[in-house]
Amino acid sequence: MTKTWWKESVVYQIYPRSFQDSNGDGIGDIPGIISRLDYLQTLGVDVIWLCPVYQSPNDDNGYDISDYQSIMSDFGTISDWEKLLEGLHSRGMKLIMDLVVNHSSDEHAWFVESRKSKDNPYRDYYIWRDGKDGKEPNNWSSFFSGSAWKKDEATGQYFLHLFSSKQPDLNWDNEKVRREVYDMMTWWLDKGVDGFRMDVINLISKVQQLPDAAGEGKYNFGGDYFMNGPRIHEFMQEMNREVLSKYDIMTVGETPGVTPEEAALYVGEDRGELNMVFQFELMDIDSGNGKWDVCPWKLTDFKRIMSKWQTGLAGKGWNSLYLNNHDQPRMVSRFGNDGIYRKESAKMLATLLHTLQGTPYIYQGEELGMTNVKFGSIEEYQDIETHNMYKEFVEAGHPVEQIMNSIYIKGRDNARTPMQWDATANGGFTSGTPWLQVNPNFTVINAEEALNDPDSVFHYYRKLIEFRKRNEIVVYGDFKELLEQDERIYAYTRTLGEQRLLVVLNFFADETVFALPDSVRYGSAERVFGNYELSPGFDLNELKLRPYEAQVFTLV
Ligand code: TEU
Ligand code: CA
Repeated sequence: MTKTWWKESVVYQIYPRSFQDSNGDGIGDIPGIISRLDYLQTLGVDVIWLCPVYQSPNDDNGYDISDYQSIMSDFGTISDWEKLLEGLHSRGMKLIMDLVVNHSSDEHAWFVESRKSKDNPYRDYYIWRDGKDGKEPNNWSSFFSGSAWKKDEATGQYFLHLFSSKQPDLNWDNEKVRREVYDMMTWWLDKGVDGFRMDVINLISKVQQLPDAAGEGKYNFGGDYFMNGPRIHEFMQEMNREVLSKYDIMTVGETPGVTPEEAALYVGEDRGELNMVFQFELMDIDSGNGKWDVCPWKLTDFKRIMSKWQTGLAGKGWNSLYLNNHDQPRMVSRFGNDGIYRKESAKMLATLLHTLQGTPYIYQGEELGMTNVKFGSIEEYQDIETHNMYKEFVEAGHPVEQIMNSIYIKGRDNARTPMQWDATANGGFTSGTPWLQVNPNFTVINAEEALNDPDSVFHYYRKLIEFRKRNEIVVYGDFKELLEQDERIYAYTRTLGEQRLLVVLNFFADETVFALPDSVRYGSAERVFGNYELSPGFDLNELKLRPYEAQVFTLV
């Protein structure tokens, strides 16, 4: 297992629209981020993943890009961006940008040309097909509800859009498209960017025939024909050869639907493709028939998935470790307890993410234990995915109360309420009217309060990150799960040479007792980290665990 900086790093994800506004327009911006770099340095993170700040009509909050090499005016200017990069580099931090190249905006110059005529030189930059029997070319559904096709009156053909109808899919089978993307990536890397997070990168290779998807609906999920498609590894290896391999950078692909076996083809150290991928198996653990069909989850399933990824990539590739991002509900509300045990459970989940093998990703506000939100009406929500789903489900006759409950639990706006900096108006995020309402609990949950409370979630994260930096075993130690069938406790060891760590996590509010299996032989144990004080007289054969208690021990 080769040692390298991106394996030893902790990444912090910034959703710029909601991080810090600097000019009172209610929208977070790059100068706002610059004003918070010391906060990030205090936390101790190494890499910043910046969600899209490129020119965009903002149909999907910047994931619909109309110019890959200019900055959206809401966020500032390219010189603001250069100041941000300099501010990070001067503090010893790195910057990775969000690469969104499965699709562009329909307002990108390429698409404006492409839609003009069937023989336009840019026609094949996108995926156009004739309709079939007066309908769409196939029955694929969009991730954002409805058909994945939109008819364009100018030529009477349909274009493919796996996401919103303002996000036409780029045609990666067209070598000119690939060349344009590689040139744009090189432009950013030559400006000093330290890598990329690659948006739905495993969707870029479609089965050319675009066959109908199985299913009873009017529209059905066509993932079999565009996830990990026929030429995906050819494209990734070409991208690596043409661009990535020329720089000392970090890459992480967002790859919905991959298994550990498939992930190894992307991140295998001998594959010449990517460094890491984001897996979605855990993100689907509480989804029944789709994400909005919310189901209870079992800890044994959670552990089976997490452990499968730990062992599935061991010795082959490297895991990303996350339970939060701008698309997912807040982890303390989803997997912890956002009531009386909010701090304890936030710290327990943080201990999990920072003591497994892989690179941890902190999503803005996670380090404060920020929670989900409940707005009074659908009008107060902003996310296109949510609005499209609401319309589709109301038309299908679902009870509004049930639809709103799914939105409260799984809606993406949960993660997009503005960062809560202090207890002043709008949580210190803006002096204006925020583009999305601040979670009303900002008066209690905010950075200023956390920085002044030695026992805060923030300082727990800061100490976890320090612990990781001081102990190579946390990064490179081998993972072995214990008590696999226990429905309350997640326990595992990490081993590096003669060193061993034991991690014990109570995932729930009920008190429980941990008993170290006889198979784990040891002479003495020292408690080195945890979210509760622990008396020196503890007994690993009968360790009482309080609500959401997390404890880490060295075993010798
Ligand atoms: O998300 C891809 C993706 O899988 C989303 O559909 C996500 O899983 C879903 O919204 C969860 O509810 C990426 C970006 O992270 C997301 O913000 C964009 O909307 C999407 O691609 C299109 O670019
Ligand atoms: Ca602003």
